[in-house]
Formats: sequence, structure tokens, C-alpha cells
Amino acid sequence: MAYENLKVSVKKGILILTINREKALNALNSKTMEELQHFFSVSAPRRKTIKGIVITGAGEKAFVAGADIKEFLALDEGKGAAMAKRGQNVFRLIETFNKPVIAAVNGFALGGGCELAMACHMRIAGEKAKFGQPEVNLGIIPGYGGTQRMIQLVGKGKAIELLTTGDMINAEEAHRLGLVNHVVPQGEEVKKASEIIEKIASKAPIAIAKVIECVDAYFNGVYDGFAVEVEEFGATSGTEDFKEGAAAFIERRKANFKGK
Ligand code: DAK
Repeated sequence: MAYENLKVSVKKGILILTINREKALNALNSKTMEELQHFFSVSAPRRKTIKGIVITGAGEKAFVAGADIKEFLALDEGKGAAMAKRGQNVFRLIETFNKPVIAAVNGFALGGGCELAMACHMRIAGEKAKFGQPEVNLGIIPGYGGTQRMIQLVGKGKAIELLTTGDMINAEEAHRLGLVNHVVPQGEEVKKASEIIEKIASKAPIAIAKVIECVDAYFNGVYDGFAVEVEEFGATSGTEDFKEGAAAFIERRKANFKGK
């Protein structure tokens, strides 16, 4: 499928997904959300050979400056709830993707943009990046999982402060709070994210997918994370990759994982 608002490229096996609406600071309109849904439910799972995905924003100013405010005017209670459910489902596809998905935050990550970054497994911020959940300025609340994921990342007190004041914070503060994993010189976000994915790609793919699943189990409120870990530890113990990894350690050589 040809996308209107997403740009897809692959560099050395790493897929770079660019939200491509630079004139609107990459705001997430409904077309972009539809395309993200298609990308993460159809296109990305088919690309079996990719090592992981980096999500970034077009241009130098914004990662994503929020959901598209110009579309909000048509909302009412029913439509708003339906839109939140649909959006949450899209971001859940990102959060549960079985390979690393890293947000390379090159500028404003506000509202739905901050929520998109938080749905990724990790966040790399350029030093000019700005984060915030300014929904309360518009009389609404985050609807794409932001009230929940913000607590997971920064804790309850700071989450309530950021969500109720709508304050914007810079990359350093976001790093201090644990909202981002690393701050890098402006323009090097994708490079740093790609380096991390490259490192992860040298490990056993099934083990990586299972780590993502177990960590998610802690937060999703449905499963007992310890029980999931027991099950997935069992699953990884039965893989060819585990035998190869253990043999490589003993033979003092580099493991050659096959994802089996
Ligand atoms: N939506 C639509 N257009 C946007 C936009 C946005 N979120 N942010 C920026 N733009 C557009 C501007 O309208 C402008 O377009 P033109 O006027 O040139 O046509 C262009 O991008 C450049 O923006 P500015 O001229 O404003 O640029 P500045 O450098 O002066 O300011 C800024 C940059 C990021 C500080 C400013 O643009 C700004 O404050 N933007 C809005 C930030 C914001 O409030 N974002 C929305 C947060 S609320 C929901 C689910 C989720 C959500 C809501 C509901 N449901 C399920 C119902 C999420 C809500 C949000 O994300």
C-alpha cells in the first residue's frame, strides 16, 4: 500500500518510519492513524527480515505535534470515545511488536506525539526535543494511552503534574525523569536508535520477542508477569538458538542465531 503520510525506508535492515506531514508539524490526522494501523498490522509483520523499527518525524522541528487539532471540532462524546479506542488499538500494535521499536524524537513530541513516543519500546531524544501532554489546554485529556504510559515511565506524581499542567519539558528533563533513554546531539536520533537496534539484532530473535512480551505483561493488567516469564523462559529453553548460544559461550566463539 502506498502511504500518503508515512515514509518507509530500510537502511541496513533497519526500517525507518517517518511521519511525513511536515507542514502540520506531523500532526496525527485520521488518515495518518489509518496508515499507522495498516503499517503495524499488515506491512511490518510481513517484513520478516527487518531488525527493528525507528519512528521519527519529517523535518527539523517536530517529531509529532499532537493529534490533528483541526479534526477535533467534529468530535462529540460518542465519536471521541470511538476515536480513542481506535487510536489505543493502533498504539498497542506498536507496543506489542515483536522486534524493537524506538522513537527518534527530533523535535516537538506533544499530545498524541508524546503518546506515540511512549508506545515505542524506547525513546531517543535530540537535544532540542520537547515533550508534553497539553490536552488540558484544549479541554480534553490524552486519549491514546498517555495517562497510563506516562505513569509507567515517570511515576504517579510527575505524571499527574505533566498531565494537569500541560507543561512542556526539554530533553534533559525528560531524560532525568526516565521518559527518554538517551539524549543525543540534534540530528543524531535515528543514528543512535539504529545503533541500539543493531546491537539487539545480534541476539537471539525469539529471546528478544519474549522479553518484550514479558515486560509488557507487567503492565497490561491481564496476565501475571511472573507466570508469563516462567512460560516464555520454558519456550526459549527449547529453541535451537539457546543451544547455539550456550555452545558458542563454551566454545568461546560468537553465536550464530537463526531465530529458531
Ligand atoms: N494539529 C494540527 N495542526 C498543527 C498542530 C496540531 N496538533 N500543531 C501544529 N500544527 C500546524 C499549525 O496549525 C501550523 O499550520 P499553518 O497555520 O501554517 O497551516 C503549522 O503546524 C506550524 O505550527 P505553528 O505555526 O504553530 O508553529 P510554532 O513554531 O509557532 O509552534 C508548536 C510550534 C508545536 C508550539 C505549536 O504548533 C503548537 O502549540 N501546536 C499544538 C500543540 C498541541 O496542543 N498539540 C495537540 C495536543 S492534544 C483523542 C486522542 C488523542 C488526542 C486527542 C483526542 N481522542 C481519542 C478523542 C490527543 C490530543 C493531542 O494531541
